[in-house]
Amino acid sequence: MGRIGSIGELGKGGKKMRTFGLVRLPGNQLVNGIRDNDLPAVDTGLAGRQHENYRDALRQAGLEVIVLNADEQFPDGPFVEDAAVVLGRTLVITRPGDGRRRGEEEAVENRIRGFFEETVRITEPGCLDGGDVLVMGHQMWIGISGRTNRQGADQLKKLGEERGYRCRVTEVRKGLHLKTYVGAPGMDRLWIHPDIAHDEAFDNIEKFVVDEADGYACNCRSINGHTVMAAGFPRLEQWCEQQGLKPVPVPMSEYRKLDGGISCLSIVW
Ligand code: CIR
Repeated sequence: MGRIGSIGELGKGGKKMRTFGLVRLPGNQLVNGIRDNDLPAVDTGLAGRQHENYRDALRQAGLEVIVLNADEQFPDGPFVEDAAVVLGRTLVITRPGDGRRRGEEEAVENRIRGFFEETVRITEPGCLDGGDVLVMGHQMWIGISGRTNRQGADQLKKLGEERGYRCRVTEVRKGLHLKTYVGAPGMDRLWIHPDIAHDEAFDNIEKFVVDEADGYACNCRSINGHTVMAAGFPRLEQWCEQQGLKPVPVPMSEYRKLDGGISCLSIVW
């Protein structure tokens, strides 16, 4: 069970530290995960090793990593991010937009709800994937995509606003999810793909428009001054160093073949 009271510990300079990360191990069925690209088939052995690197990266960023076992019923189960959204002390359990993934959220809820003061749900007819939700401090962007519908977005917006978050809802025009091409490498600025940089939902926020070739790496995770990011993007690693952030690159080739990025593989609080 979780440890209520350990959320929100303060680090140096009074900044809130993130403490826990939840991941789910990939199983042999990962090869049958949902995908919409022409990349080669997933190598499950390599995916397992990349997941191990990923867990190490979260630990390097200061997290205690909680590991769920693989469930062969759910090939896409390692993409735990889609099953839940964390809003401070509130855990929001989603209703995944692709019916094949519905049910993944149960094991996630059972394992981590004890860490939170309350657990709430996205309910029918709403559906929402966590990959469509970008939270940075008390700002939240919600994307309406092939996985998240208007009702799901509106439900989350209401839950967020009731808890003090400023919420913007926008249409996802590029990629599977909102966060496929935008992410927060630090706590006050975004990396964004040039094709969506002019979306007015991202007005009034500091952003770095990446080169088109670096688009895959926009999806990243900011954890305790570290930027956990896809390996192979030296320009963005250099950018982190210039900003005083510590880049922690992780090879992601096998998850990319399933349209997944860095943030998809964890829930962090
Ligand atoms: C899917 O299509 O649902 C998975 N193959 C990939 C999910 C990626 N998740 C995410 O971006 N949050």
